[in-house]
Amino acid sequence: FKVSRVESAPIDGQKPGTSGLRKKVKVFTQPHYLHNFVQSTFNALSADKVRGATLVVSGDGRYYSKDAIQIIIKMAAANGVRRVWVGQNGLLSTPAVSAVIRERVGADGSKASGGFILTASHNPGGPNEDFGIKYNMENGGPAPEGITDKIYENTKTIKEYLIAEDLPDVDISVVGVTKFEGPEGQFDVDVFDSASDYVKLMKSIFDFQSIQKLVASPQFSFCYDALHGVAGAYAKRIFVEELGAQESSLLNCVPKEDFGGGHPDPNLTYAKELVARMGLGKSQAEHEPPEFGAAADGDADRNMVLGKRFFVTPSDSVAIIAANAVQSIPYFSSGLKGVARSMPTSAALDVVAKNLNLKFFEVPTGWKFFGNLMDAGMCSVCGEESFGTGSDHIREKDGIWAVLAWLSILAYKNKENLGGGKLVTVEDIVRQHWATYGRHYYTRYDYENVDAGAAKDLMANLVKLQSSLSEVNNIVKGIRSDVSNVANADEFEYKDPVDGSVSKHQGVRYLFEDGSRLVFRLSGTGSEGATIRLYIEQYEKDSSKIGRDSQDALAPLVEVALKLSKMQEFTGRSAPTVIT
Ligand code: VG1
Ligand code: CO
Repeated sequence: FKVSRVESAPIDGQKPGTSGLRKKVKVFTQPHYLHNFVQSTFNALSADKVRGATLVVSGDGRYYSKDAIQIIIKMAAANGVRRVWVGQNGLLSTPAVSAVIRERVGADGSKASGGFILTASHNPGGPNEDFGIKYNMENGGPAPEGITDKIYENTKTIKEYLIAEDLPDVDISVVGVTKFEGPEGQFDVDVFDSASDYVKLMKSIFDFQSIQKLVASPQFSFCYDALHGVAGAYAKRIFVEELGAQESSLLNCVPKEDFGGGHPDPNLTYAKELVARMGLGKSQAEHEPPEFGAAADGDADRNMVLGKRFFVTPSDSVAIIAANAVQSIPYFSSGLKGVARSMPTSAALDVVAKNLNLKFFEVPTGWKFFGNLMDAGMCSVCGEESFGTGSDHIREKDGIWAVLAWLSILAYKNKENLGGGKLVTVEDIVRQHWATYGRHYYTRYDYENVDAGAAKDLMANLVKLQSSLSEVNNIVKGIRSDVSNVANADEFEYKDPVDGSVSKHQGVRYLFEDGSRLVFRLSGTGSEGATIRLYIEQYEKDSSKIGRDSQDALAPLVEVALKLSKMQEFTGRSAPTVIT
C-alpha cells in the first residue's frame, strides 16, 4: 500500500469528555471528522506508541463501527503501526479491550501498546443516534487528562492526516491474520475471538466451580439482560457455556447496531424487560421472578444488580463487594490494597473502608482516576454510583466482573444451604450489610438535554451560593426546617496522590452536619445540550430506620435541592428525565 497525506483543517468541538468523544453519527460521518480525531490522537502519543506498535481497535458494535474500524486500520497502517488487533466482527467490550491490551500476547509474541474503543457506552445507537471513540493506554486504562488535552489541542491545529487509501478493506468477520506490505515493511491485521482472552481472565479471578454449584442449584435462578449491547457476546460464553445457566436466562443477548432501538443503559428506567421479570416493574411478572438479575450497558462496562423484587444501588453494590471480596473471591484472598469511589458515589464504601481498616480514596467522576491508584498498588476495588464497579484486574469498570463478584458472594454465603436449606438472597445480603454498617439512602436525578446556557447559569449560581454558608443555611431552613445544617460546601477538587496532577471544578457539594450530601455536576458524556446531575444522599445508622422507601426517606433533601438550585426556574423542568 501507499501512504497518502490528505489535507485537512480543524473541526470544532472535538474535546473528549468524561470518557472519550461522543457525538451523533451524523457529526462523525462528516468528511475528515473521524480522521482528524484519530490523527490528533496518534500525534498526541509518543512516537514509539505508534511506529512499529500494536494497537487494538474494536467496540460495542454500534452503527458506524464497521466503517470506522476500516478507516482506523488504514490510518494506522499509514502512520507506521505494525499491527492492528480487531475482535471478531469488530466487537470487544470496554473491559475486554482493557484486558486484551494488558494480557493478550500475539502469535509472534507481540503486546499491545494501546487501543481505540469505539463506543458511546449507554447512549442509543443507530444512524440518528450516537457514536463515540476513546483511546486507552498501555495499562489498559483511558488516556489521562494530559493526553486527552493534547488530543484536543491537536484537533484545533490539524492540517493533514495520513491514510493508506489503497489498502483493501479487511474482512473482520473471519478470525485470522491478513498481511500487507507497505513502504516501511509489513503491516498485519489480526482478527481474533472477542471473548477468549476475557473469559480466561475471569476464570483466573473467580472460583467458577463454586458459582456453577450455585447456578445448578434448584433454589437459585438467574437472568441477564445485555440490552442488545456487546455484553451478549460474553454472556453466552460465561453464563451458559462455562457456568451452566440456561439459555432462556439470557435476555437481549444478541448484539445489535441500534441496540434494538432501545437505550442500552442498565437502570430501572431503561432495562424494562429485566425489571419486569424481576418483579420490580409496574406490570407484575407473570411468573415467580428469578433470585438474581443483572444488566449491562452498550459496551458492557456498567452493571445493574437486582434481587427478586429488589434493587441494589450501585453505591451499595461496591461497598458490599468490598466487604465480602476477601472471603468470596480467590483473586482477593490475600487482602485488599485499598478501595476508591467517585465523589458523587455514596459513602457506603467509606464506612466499609473504615471498619476494615482499608486505604480509601475519593476521586472525580470517570474511571481514568482509578487507574493511577491501581497502577501504584493502592487500590483493589472501586466503583461509581452510575452503575460502574470494578477492580485492579483491568483499568476499566467491568459489568460482567461485577455480576461474577455478586454470584461469588451468593455462592459463598450459600455454601451450606445449596443441599436444600433456605437460600440467602440478594436482599438478605443487602439488609444484613445495612444492619452492620448503616444505610446510605441515595438517589440521582438527571435532567437530560437541558439548554446548555441554562445549565451553566444554574451551576454558576450554586458555585456563588456555596461561598456563603450562613446564606445557604438561611435558605435551607426556609425550605425545610427538618434537615440538618450545611456544615461545608465547596467545588470538588482532586489532587492525584500518585502524579500530583490537580483536577478542578468537579462538581458542587453541600455537606450537611448529619452526613447527608447534595452534589450537583454537569455530565461530560452527552452529545446534545447539557445534562445536569443531582445526587442526593442521607446516612441512617439507626437499624430501626433502615427499611424505608428511599424516595420517601429522601423527600426533604430532594425538596431542598430543587429549591436551593432553582432547578425549575433555570431549566423549565418540573421533573427529571431519569431517576436512579
Ligand atoms: C457518566 C457517569 C460516570 C461514568 C461515565 C462513563 O459520566 O456519571 O460515572 O464514569 O458516564 O461511563 P457523566 O460525565 O455523564 O456524568 V460509560 O459506561 O458512559 O463509559
Ligand atoms: Co459504558
